[in-house]
Formats: sequence, C-alpha cells, structure tokens
Amino acid sequence: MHSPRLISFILASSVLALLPAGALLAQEHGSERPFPHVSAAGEYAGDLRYMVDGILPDEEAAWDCLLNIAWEDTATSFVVDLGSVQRVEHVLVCVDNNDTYCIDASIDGAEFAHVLTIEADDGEVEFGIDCFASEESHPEYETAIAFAPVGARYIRMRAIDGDGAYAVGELQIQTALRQSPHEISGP
Ligand SMILES: [Ca+2]
Ligand SMILES: [Ca+2]
Repeated sequence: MHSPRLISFILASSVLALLPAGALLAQEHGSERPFPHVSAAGEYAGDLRYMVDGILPDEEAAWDCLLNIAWEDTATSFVVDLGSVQRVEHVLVCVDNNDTYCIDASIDGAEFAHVLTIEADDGEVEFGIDCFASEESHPEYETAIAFAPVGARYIRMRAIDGDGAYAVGELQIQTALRQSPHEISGP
C-alpha cells in the first residue's frame, strides 16, 4: 500500500505554494530559522512547518491527510522552539482522535516537565483529526487539557499510546511577554 502515501508526498510539495508567506521564511532564509522552529526526533511523514503554519486540518480529516505530520512509532517526538523562554499560557493542538498524546515543556531543551495529556477519549470526534484548545473561550476548549502557565522555551509533543497511526496538524502555543525563568510563577 505504498501508492496512497506516495501520492500524498507529491501533493504535499505542491501544497507549499498555498501556505502564507511567513510559513516559507525557514526555506527562504535558511540559517535564520525563524521562531517558532520545529524539529523532530525519529521517523515521520509530512512537513514540520505544517505544525506551526496556522492552518488547522479539518476535524475528522484522515490522520495522514496532506496538512498533517504523520508517524507510526511512539519513539518519534517533535519539539517547538519558541526562541526564548516565555510564559506559555495556552495551547491549541490538532491530533488524531484515537491515541494518547503528551505535551511537555522545557527551559533548556534537555529536561522536560509534563504539561498535559490528551487521552483517546477526550474530545468529540470519533474519526480522524480532533482539535483541542486549553483556553476556556475557544470553541475547541477541552477541560481535560487545561494547565497552569509554565515558563518554557521548548515544547515537546509525542504520542505515548494508540493504534500506531499518529498525527498532528497544528500545535499553536500562546505565550505572554517573554520573561526570565525566575519571574515565571503559577497561574
Ligand atoms: Ca497546520
Ligand atoms: Ca490513531
């Protein structure tokens, strides 16, 4: 069953032309690496910029649809680098509905602390992509992922359990003005 994925990769490259200009800065300026910058450990399919391009996949979209990053191994993880330590107040994340995903935060990129877990039972979607927001006023608000603000530069996300078909289409991180770590406290 290689053909569908091959077609996905071909189409994915053409979709880049549809992305906002800002989403292509990483490609155009290379080493400047605009923030947020996404990196990955392990195998995956898709373009990492899809995670922070501001484009949400439709809910119930297939896990391996064009605007997602898809992977099959819980050893794979993704890290969003905010560029500096900031007060992370909320997240908006779109993932495949029937898996468990974990989001952790770090100041130094080495030591991560757990922030939230999205369980397979969370949300209202029964097939494909489900979006979750921690902010109460957001239409996709999900009580289960609410968390106290944390100081972090790096946000890591990974699947920790599920059916071996994992996906993320967006991981937006809402921050307050940057602060030094000692200034950051709880809610
Ligand atoms: Ca996206
Ligand atoms: Ca899945």
